[in-house]
Amino acid sequence: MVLFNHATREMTAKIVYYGPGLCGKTTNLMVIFDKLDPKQKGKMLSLATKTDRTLFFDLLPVDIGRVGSFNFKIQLYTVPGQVFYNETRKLVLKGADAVVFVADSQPSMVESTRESFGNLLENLEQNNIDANDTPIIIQFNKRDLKDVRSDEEISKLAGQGREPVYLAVATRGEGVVESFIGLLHLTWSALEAEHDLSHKFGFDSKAFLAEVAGKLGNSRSIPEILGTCVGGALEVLRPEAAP
Ligand SMILES: Nc1nc2c(ncn2[C@@H]2O[C@H](COP(=O)(O)OP(=O)(O)O)[C@@H](O)[C@H]2O)c(=O)[nH]1
Ligand SMILES: [Mg+2]
Repeated sequence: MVLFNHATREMTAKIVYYGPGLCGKTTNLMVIFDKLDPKQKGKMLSLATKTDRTLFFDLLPVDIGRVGSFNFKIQLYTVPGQVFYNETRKLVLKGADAVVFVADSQPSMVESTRESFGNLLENLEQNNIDANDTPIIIQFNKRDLKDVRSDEEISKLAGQGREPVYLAVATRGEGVVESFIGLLHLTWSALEAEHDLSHKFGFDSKAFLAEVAGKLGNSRSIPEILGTCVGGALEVLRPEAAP
């Protein structure tokens, strides 16, 4: 749930990168961290083991700056993917506003990816977060590898679900900003529906996304960035959830 601090006029949203172990969650955060101006980012906190795996979680605070009459902050988290860290995943997911689900494109990872998505839905429920009401996008990462699920297969999958789907090569930074902006777009629509933000805070979604994209060094237009989505429903956010 987005935190509004009316005293400091600060608004904080929590976004969680979820997915099986080694799918590229930490890499996504590192790419975003590298693109940000030092003034806009906090320290990236990574609690990792010697072997470089996320043992606990990563946290990257991002200061978007002024949006309407509020200062907007985003906290990006990753969860540890390995099956046995479920308690940590549940904890990290607490109070999440939106989720980037990172899927590993390798055929050998289909099972663990499915398991992880099921685990996400379970943990959302355990945290009393309604999955139907939560912005979620799916990123198929590691598109650079030779043996990956085909574009056709992913398009077909994307056509069946409503979550917007993005393709990525996180290690080259490809698809990372696109996924993030796509999620922010959905998140903003959800917040707007719930809190009437533009009316209350003089907020303009398009200007906000353009601001964020600019801060991540992106010069493309927002429709162009959102257009890299390969499936799912980017425009119609949960119409069934509308009153
Ligand atoms: N080939 C390839 N490797 C990737 C990609 N993204 C991440 N990796 C690698 O996969 C491994 C796990 O990445 P990491 O971000 O730590 O995964 P996490 O466990 O989900 O946080 C690392 O060696 C990354 O360099 C990608 O797009 N392509
Ligand atoms: Mg990690």
